[in-house]
Amino acid sequence: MKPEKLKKYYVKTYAELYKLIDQRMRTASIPPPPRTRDKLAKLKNALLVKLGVTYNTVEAELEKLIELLNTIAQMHSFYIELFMMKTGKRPEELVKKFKTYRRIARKIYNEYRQAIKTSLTGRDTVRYFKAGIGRLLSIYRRNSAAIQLIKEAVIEISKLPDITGDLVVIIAGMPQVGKSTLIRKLTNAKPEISPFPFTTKTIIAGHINMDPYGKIVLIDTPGLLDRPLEEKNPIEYKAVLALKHLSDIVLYMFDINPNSYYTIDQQLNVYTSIKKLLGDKEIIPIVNKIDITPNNLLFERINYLEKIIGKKPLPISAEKGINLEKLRKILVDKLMEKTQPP
Ligand SMILES: Nc1nc2c(ncn2[C@@H]2O[C@H](COP(=O)(O)OP(=O)(O)OP(=O)(O)O)[C@@H](O)[C@H]2O)c(=O)[nH]1
Ligand SMILES: [Mg+2]
Repeated sequence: MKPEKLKKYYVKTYAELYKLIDQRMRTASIPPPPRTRDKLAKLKNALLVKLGVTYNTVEAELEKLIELLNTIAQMHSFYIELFMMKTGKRPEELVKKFKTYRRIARKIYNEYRQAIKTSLTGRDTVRYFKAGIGRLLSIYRRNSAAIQLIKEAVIEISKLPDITGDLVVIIAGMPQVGKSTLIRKLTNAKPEISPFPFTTKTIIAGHINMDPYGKIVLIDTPGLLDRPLEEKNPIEYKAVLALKHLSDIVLYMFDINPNSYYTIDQQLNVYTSIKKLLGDKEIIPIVNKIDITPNNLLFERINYLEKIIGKKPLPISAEKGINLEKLRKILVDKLMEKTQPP
């Protein structure tokens, strides 16, 4: 499912719901009571309609919320984890909770409708009416903090790209190594590029169509710092979740130019922690910015990295387009391996 589809479930805030109920109560058409001069019967008739309007509006909103949460529960685990990061709850847990509230709302409605019908004085009728409305509204009001978190999670998820493809390749690395520059060169995606860390704050997808073999999805991620998972900020954490849940393979980028933002050893530490996180998944190491790296330093650093990670990194310049055809070829081979097994 495309994340942007979540936008169709707009869930109201408490204030919006209150306003809507208020407006509907005012404009509700009240059917004429049986011909009677009985003032009490007229009053009951009008208040029952208004109570019904309130109940229906609250119930419809809870129903929409439940439908939204059920839809999220069926999404890719990547989105579910993002949802949990924001709300602290699994979507199924929340479905259960709001189903209970829906049942309670129905019970309150029936109880107070009955009380209004059987009340003996106008005063009692009004008292039951007010209490019923108050209790119905309080169900929603009491949950407004949780509903707000759900709304925020939905906004965030619905902005994320569609990541379905035949081969999902994640570009990872510390801030400023050139990840966004690379995805701009290889795909149609146009993320922002700047000389400041954490320019990329979310997950960005670009595609390479390789008909008839399939579609490669390249994913640009926020930069990762060299620190334990528990200390990562929410921006980095999105990158970690993408690596954990989405990737078929990972391109890990090093910036080896002499003025790089982070040292080689810092970049190696992040490489090692990603490797641990990925288990058996493949990481392809790349060294970027070779256009501004003197040759002797380039060889020295490539050898150093190879010795430690046991693989020769591919030297490229994302900006100048050096060796990008080689990189593209590697990705296409991986796609064929996956979609056309021998
Ligand atoms: N000389 C040179 N500069 C590059 C190259 N690739 C990227 N840069 C520059 O490095 C800086 C950072 O590039 P980005 O592509 O934004 O880096 P990023 O890894 O996406 O950074 P974050 O989003 O902050 O994690 C920009 O100023 C780019 O112009 C390259 O191959 N050569
Ligand atoms: Mg970036």
